[in-house]
Amino acid sequence: MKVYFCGSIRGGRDDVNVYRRIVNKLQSYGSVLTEHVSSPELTERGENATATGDRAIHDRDVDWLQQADVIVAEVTQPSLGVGYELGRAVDMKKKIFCLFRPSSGRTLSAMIRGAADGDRVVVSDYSDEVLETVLEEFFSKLNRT
Ligand code: 6K6
Repeated sequence: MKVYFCGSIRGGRDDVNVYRRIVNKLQSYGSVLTEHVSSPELTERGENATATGDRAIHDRDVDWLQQADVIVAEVTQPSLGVGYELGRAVDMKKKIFCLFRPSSGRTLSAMIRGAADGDRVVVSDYSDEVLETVLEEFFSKLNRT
């Protein structure tokens, strides 16, 4: 299974440790196309950006979205890029799982929470202690459909 993980980069890297935990868990289900999103070396200022530039990043990521069997997004830290990826993925009719942490004190965008349809798009509130369990539940249901 190919999994596309979305997490904030230029939107801010406060949740990078959560992204690491999610990617570790996702790797037990298949290959994670965007493992770099969880790398502590990748900063929002772009010290680790490649010389190929933003167009190449965009085109490669859209190509990976097309290849992906499932999209998992951590949406607590608001990110234009993650919102864009989710919009494209909805249009591609992909299976999408969004994870939001209410303890952050933020309120999730209506355009993400409101996209949940209980079928292709699932949005789940979680707390730190149950992150891996919430992923296990989602993937066990996915494997039964
Ligand atoms: C590196 C450091 C700063 O900017 C970069 C650019 N590198 C990126 N490499 C790969 N994927 C990227 C990059 N920038 C954004 N993305 C994609 O958009 C990822 O798949 C993330 O899920 C999402 C993050 O968007 P922003 O708007 O928070 O950057």
